[in-house]
Amino acid sequence: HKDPHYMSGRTTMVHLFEWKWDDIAAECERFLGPRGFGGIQISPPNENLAIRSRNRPWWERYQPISYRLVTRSGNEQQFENMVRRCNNAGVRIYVDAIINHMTGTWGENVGTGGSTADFNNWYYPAVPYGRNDFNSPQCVIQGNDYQCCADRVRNCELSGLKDLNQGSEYVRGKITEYMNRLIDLGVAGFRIDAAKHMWPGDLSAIYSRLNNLNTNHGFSHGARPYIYQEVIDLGGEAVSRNEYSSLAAVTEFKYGMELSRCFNGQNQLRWLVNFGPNWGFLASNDALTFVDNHDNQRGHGAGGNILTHKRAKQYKGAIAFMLAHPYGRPQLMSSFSFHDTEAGPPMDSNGNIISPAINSDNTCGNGWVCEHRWRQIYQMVAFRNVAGNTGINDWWDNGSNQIAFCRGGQGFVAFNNDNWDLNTNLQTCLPAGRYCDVISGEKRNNGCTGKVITVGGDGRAQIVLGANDYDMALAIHRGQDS
Ligand code: QV4
Ligand code: CA
Repeated sequence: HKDPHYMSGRTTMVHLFEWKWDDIAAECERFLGPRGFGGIQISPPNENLAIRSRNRPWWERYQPISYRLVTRSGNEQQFENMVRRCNNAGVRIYVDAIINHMTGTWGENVGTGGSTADFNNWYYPAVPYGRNDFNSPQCVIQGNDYQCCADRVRNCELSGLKDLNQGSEYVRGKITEYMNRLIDLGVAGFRIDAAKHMWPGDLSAIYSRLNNLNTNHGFSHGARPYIYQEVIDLGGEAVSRNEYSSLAAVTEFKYGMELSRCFNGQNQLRWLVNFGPNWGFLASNDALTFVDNHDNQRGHGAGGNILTHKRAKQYKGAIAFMLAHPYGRPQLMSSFSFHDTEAGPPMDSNGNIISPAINSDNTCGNGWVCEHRWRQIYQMVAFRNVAGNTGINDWWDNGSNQIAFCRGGQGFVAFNNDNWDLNTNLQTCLPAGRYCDVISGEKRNNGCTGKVITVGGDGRAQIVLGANDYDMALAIHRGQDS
């Protein structure tokens, strides 16, 4: 369950948070496929409670009311169409699977597909689930449970969300039926929401019953779904990510926290020389890596001082480092803009999600941030694809916040997070030529719209990154010379 089954030469997935299925299908064909993206994490596709009393917050999608494929993102037919079109474009789909719980008590009880629930009787007729399918006695997770009591973290309710008993044969059957339907429709894997709140043994039993990936969608015979489990483990809790990493991959929340500290100026970039397991991270193949996610970019979940699109220069630096560095399996966040941390995606007065507009410079409009369409980000996806399995060599730093390194003979990257200029002759490990910096511009009609770096016969080049430059990184790779 640790292989994402990307098409060959692809390395990176993006979370298209709250996007509609039709828009994702179009995005696969017009942008993600051609630009070499490997996959997409989609918002939960199963029916959720529509929370009108709170003006349809984003978090209503984490309140399942049934496993019918009908949400604000689209219906089953649109889902099926999206998966087929994205797979044809070479882009895999990963489903955010909410299997720990069902929707909790709320003053309203109608789902996005019209299903209802009787919360007081723990009755979800559209599955159906009843009282015996949930853990008892009923309890709610309290703050200190995370330190003391793994059993309460697993068996009590997360924020009052009705807690399913994954130890039950019947519940396992309903969950695997849902996940297998998605596999048969062509998805490549799953994010397991709230994995910390389920017993590893129960998850292992569920994973073992999952179908192989659908060969009609280009997967090889016997391919197992990619699974990455959401376990927030910054250390010191009763539940550890290590209980899950033998089953499948795990979200490595320490990664984005530490990288944010570096690019925030709270830690020096030179210490990144041994970034990876030496920093207490999971093994590379076990780790789903990211800077921010849909929770911590708005103070939910691990929260804290995570860099987001709102601090663009530092954020692009951190993302460029993540994509240039070989550790982990990277995931990009693609957001809608927000001030209110509870607010849902751009929507009309009936609560329908508004599609992103696509501007001529590749960026998005209509309230969508589309970080994945920022040149400094999507061109680093291409950099990572070109760098392939190469390691890091020729590390250089100035003893502070200026660093540079090569990826074999495939690519070279430099960063300047000091408040003085970087202007130094460095080894790029690339063949002689004139290269177009993929951060400040792009190759266009045999020219370059950004900085041109001239690499000599000895592989060396003069690298300039001014403290006041628009971006703090510079990157060149094979295929970008003229
Ligand atoms: C409220 C009260 C409770 C009360 C309950 C019932 O706070 O004390 O018991 O009503 O009356 C929403 C509201 C929350 C509300 C709850 C239940 O914010 O106030 O409880 O609904 O109705 C997202 C949001 C949550 C949201 C939830 C469901 O972050 O705020 O709760 O969706 O809509 C831990 C976990 C980790 C989790 C993280 C947020 O270990 O697994 O918290 N992360 C994942 C997702 C996240 C999602 C969930 C889990 C739940 O990434 O987005 O929570 O599926 O760290
Ligand atoms: Ca649970």
